[in-house]
Amino acid sequence: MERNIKKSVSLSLFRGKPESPILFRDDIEHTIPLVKDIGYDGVDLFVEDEQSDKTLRAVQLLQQHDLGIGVVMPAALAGMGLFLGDSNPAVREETVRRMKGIIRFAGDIGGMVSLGLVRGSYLVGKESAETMLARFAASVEQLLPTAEAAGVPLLIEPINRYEINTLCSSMEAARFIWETKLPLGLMLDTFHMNIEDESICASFISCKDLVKHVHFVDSNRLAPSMGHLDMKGIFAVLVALGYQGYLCLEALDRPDGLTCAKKGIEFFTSVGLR
Ligand code: LER
Ligand code: MN
Repeated sequence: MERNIKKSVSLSLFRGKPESPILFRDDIEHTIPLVKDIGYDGVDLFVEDEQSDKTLRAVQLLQQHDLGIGVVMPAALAGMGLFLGDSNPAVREETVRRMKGIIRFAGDIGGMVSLGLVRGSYLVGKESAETMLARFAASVEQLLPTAEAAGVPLLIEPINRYEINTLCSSMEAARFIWETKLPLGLMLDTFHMNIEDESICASFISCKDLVKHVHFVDSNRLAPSMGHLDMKGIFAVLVALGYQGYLCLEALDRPDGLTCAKKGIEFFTSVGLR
């Protein structure tokens, strides 16, 4: 059963902030072959401009090296102040427009798309979370025809309270999907789950039908075994649930990307995942 679980790393096509969970961000000519050599099956791709020469070259290199693409990450849009749930209609409109391009790109390369930081936060003291989530849901409705035509699953990623103030825990995000009945999946990230959830294992069990992708990192956002979570126990639950998909090291590049990535492979080997 574990054979259907694949291992990936986060790879960014732009520099991003030093504190961003990006394992590889430099020199794709060097890092993409390296990711394959170390033993990974794919990447989550942080994209700034899906039509740039760099993006096209990255896709070419990934295909040459037989690396899959799990999720295309649109976090760069959030960095530019573009949010699907923004109170300004013009900002929502531009975010939807940019997201459609990213979804079509994901369709071309066989990836999914995350709805994480790009959903935005509600204006504390001025409105309720529900008001903002209704705006977010309306923007998602506008993305659905593009996602359906491209065959691209859209995944909500719960993100901890220090980065965003909506859908922080796994159960909040699952309830949002169940209540709105929007055709969305979940991407759960053990770093955020460790901060927000009552129990990481119980969340995976409760949300099992929604979980399509996992960011699989230890308590300190490094490779499994580098922090203090019971990553072997979490892995065993995912195997028992029949999870089929990527476990992505969306980790910090500390002490450096290569060392952390190798630690990840040591962990996966120790639990019998090759
Ligand atoms: C993105 O996957 C994520 O987990 C966020 O924390 C990015 O800042
Ligand atoms: Mn994540």
